[in-house]
Amino acid sequence: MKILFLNGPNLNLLGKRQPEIYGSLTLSEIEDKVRARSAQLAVEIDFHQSNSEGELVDLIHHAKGSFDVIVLNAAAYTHTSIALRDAIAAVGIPTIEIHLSNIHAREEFRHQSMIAGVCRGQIAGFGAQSYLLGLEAAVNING
Ligand code: CA2
Repeated sequence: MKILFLNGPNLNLLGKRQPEIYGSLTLSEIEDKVRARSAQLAVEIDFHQSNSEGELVDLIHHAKGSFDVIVLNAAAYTHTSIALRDAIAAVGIPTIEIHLSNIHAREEFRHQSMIAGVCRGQIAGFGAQSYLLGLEAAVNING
């Protein structure tokens, strides 16, 4: 099984600012944790971050035929991007929406997700653990 982790804008800043909201780990430290767990589960992963909406759309398109599941932290694009929603729907790869913070307990504008309706489910509020929960959900997507 191959799982694609995609990370949206500003997540490259993780661990450097706002640790009270997003935790103190860098994205690369989170990636290490996901890689360690995926090795235990004997699944292959790819892990990317982009600040560009178009690049994320391209990565979703290119995942077709190569990946079984996408785990997506679309960051701020979660709340704005019809393009990401359409890309997820177009490729038909089961996609799991994840967030470090509980978007429903934050500002009103974060309560809405443009992608939730085309995702299998949403994991939010568990910090770096959201990524590991996303991995478990991905591995068990068919069961
Ligand atoms: O909680 C999450 O994972 C979010 O997807 C993170 C996004 C935010 O726009 C979403 O509403 C919820 C923000 C990512 C920016 O991360 C930063 C990390 C350190 C310093 C500044 C931003």
